[in-house]
Amino acid sequence: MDKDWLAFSTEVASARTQGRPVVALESTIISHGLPWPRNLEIARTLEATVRTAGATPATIAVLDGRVRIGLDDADLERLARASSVMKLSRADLAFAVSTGRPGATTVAATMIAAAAAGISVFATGGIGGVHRGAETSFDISADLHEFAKSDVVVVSAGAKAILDLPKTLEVLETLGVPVVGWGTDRFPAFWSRDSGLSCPLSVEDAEDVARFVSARRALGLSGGILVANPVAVEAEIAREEVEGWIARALDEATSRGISGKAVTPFLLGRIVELSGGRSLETNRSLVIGNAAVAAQIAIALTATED
Ligand code: PSU
Ligand code: MN
Repeated sequence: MDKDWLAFSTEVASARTQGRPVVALESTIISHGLPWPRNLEIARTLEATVRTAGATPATIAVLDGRVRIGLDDADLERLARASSVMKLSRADLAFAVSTGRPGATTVAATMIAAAAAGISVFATGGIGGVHRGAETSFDISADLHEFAKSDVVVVSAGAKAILDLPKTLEVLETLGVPVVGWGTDRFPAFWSRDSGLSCPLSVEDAEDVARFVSARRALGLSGGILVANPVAVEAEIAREEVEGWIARALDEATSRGISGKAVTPFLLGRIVELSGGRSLETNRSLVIGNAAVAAQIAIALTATED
């Protein structure tokens, strides 16, 4: 029986009844991660990418007191335009439901909602992780802990390069989260294909992922899997070039006293400005690439579940 706080769009509801593959998409990237009006264009393109690849997109957000699984175009525009949308994680997902406030779901909250809706695959840009300086700020994204809890395959271009990537991989390992390179044994760094770190595991295709998921289920191992998909070669920005913008954005965040949930949106926004818009095109490309891979994985998972 469906939970009454979950509301499916017609498109997602019919995909579910027919057992067709569904890919969850998050909404914080729309409301907090990308600037208007490109955020709306990118949100629409992500949905189109999933459909073209043969799966059904389910963009997730909280609107009018319900966790919405699949949004129509008017909802997407509402999230893209709104300036007072909450950025929801595990701690406050239910608060947006109880108060009726609009909220966009981060990776953590989208994983919770996807798992509750029976969706096994989710595409994002880059997951949150251990922030640089976490040894004093204690800023570690709730995204990481969610992987230990929710059974969802998340396709991401590694973790955002604004983070401390070695520490992020250490925490994922501690939490028992598989990090699987998609056709690579290098861990990607969001805008760049190689962080200089290796990926603990790697796969060649969606069938490999489906077999891995089946084996994990057979062994009774719960929790998510991070599939790390590097950005396309044509769209990548060299690591040394990105590092300069990151260092500058981080300095500014510190001097302005930016903390908590505001850190990631601030850094991403400043990097778009400092790069003259280049980082935005790369972000667009990588998240579209992730949506396409997620659709392939959703199709393979549906085939094994038959
Ligand atoms: N990927 C992007 N842009 C984003 C995000 C991911 O390309 O803005 C969002 C995700 O919603 C992720 C969040 O969960 O950033 C991490 O926020 P924090 O570091 O505050 O946990
Ligand atoms: Mn944080």
